[in-house]
Amino acid sequence: MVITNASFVTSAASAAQIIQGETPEIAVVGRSNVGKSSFINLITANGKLAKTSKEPGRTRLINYFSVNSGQFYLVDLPGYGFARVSDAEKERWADIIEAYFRASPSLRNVFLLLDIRRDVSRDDVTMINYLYHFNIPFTVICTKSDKLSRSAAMDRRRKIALSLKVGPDNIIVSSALTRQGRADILQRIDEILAFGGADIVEDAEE
Ligand SMILES: Nc1nc2c(ncn2[C@@H]2O[C@H](COP(=O)(O)OP(=O)(O)O)[C@@H](O)[C@H]2O)c(=O)[nH]1
Ligand SMILES: [Mg+2]
Repeated sequence: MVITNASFVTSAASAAQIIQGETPEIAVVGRSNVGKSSFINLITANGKLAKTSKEPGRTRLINYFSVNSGQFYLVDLPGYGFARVSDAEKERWADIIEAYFRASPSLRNVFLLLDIRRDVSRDDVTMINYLYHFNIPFTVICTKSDKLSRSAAMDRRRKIALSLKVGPDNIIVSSALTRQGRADILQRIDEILAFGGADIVEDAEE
């Protein structure tokens, strides 16, 4: 996968505004401040495409970005786990996330972002349960690897893999700063776009 261009398409603030087209979608989820917007900028090699913020918990919108002139959409979903939100806000978050999962037949895969320095939170587990419930394949990505030494990062990846009951090799380690993991992520996107659809084509090679 070579990314030649990426652009903002639209924001959805409510269920009615969710895009229901044929363009394959890959959504990005994770707690507020985990680095979702930075991750989208890393993938698209566009430093300013998705707005990043030091202030967590601001975005309540679903943001769609078109990659390679509509080859697929990257979808930035509202973050969770921000401590200072009311129950009403949490409910609104759950409503829009659920509406998105229900109303997005072109959703191929979800990139679940976890801060490599933090343990898997209850909110992360809730999100994973949502994904299982809606039968949505997902890819785990540990962000901000530049904050740790290489060996400490590998150690954290092993711990996170253990708590998620997956193999460490299934988790991609990334950094928006050093661009670590970008090639692996692009390869993953290739696989998702090739095999993620409802009509899986048999491999032509013997
Ligand atoms: N050191 C480092 N900082 C990061 C990385 N990714 C994001 N950040 C910082 O973490 C903060 C939140 O990032 P943002 O992308 O806005 O997170 P979002 O709320 O999940 O969209 C910002 O201050 C970013 O600059 C990374 O890979 N390395
Ligand atoms: Mg963001």
